[in-house]
Amino acid sequence: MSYACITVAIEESVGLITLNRPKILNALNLQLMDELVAELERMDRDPEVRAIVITGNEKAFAAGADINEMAEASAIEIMKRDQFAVWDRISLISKPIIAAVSGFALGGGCELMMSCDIVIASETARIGQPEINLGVMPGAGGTQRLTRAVGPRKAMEMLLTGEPISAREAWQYGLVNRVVPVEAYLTEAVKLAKKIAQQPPLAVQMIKKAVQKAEDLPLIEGMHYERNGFYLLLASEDRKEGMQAFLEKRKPRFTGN
Ligand code: DAK
Repeated sequence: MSYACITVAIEESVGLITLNRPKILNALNLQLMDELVAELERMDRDPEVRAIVITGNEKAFAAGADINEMAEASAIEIMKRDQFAVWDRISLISKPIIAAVSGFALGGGCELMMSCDIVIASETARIGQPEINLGVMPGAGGTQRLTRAVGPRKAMEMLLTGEPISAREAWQYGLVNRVVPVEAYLTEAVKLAKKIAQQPPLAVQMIKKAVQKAEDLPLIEGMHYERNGFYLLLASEDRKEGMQAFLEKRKPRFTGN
């Protein structure tokens, strides 16, 4: 599959998607979002892929939605484009997605980062929701996911001032998992993805879903969801292999069955 706005590679069970509009800091236009989500869904179906990394380049993960596309469009045109539908499909991807973020992750770029499951940031990352400076507000989860991630006070400050925060501050607030030197952000993300790709795929996907549910469900319902996932995994081949390998003091060979 060839794309205009992203590049794609697969190595050792890790799918790597690189946002590729460097001249305009990977601004997220409709075509890029369509390509990105189509490829995420393709990788989700591809048994060769067990974990996914999304990255940009050193200067920008993504500096937001493409303002050129939004500047002249009417509210009705934007509503008819149904841009939200494509964004919503990211959270339905069952395999884990790691964002490798350097430079600007602003607006839609921050929202895309927050749609991923794990974030590895370079020391140069600048993360924020500057929509207010354009007279609008976030439209792809900025007020909702940011508030859940950093709490209402910090979210309010970031959303109302539009000021980005540094990678270190993002780490202190739990918005990113790890901050590493700029030379290492992508290799660290791929290394982590390769480690996850070695884990039993059914358990990986079940755990991802259960953690997602923790954001939405009351505790007792989340606990029931978790327990049912646990019972289901007991029926898998990989459970037999995992427990047998432990008893035989050898490394397990997980097949995804
Ligand atoms: N869109 C289009 N072009 C952009 C861009 C963007 N978001 N960000 C940067 N560029 C372009 C610049 O115009 C410039 O193009 P040329 O002038 O070279 O042609 C080039 O990238 C390099 O940018 P700068 O020259 O400005 O570079 P600097 O290093 O000086 O500044 C900057 C970098 C990131 C601070 C600055 O470029 C900037 O402030 N960019 C805009 C950031 C921003 O406001 N982002 C939020 C956009 S609103 C929705 C889903 C999502 C959204 C909305 C709806 N639905 C599902 C409905 C999201 C909305 C947003 O993200």
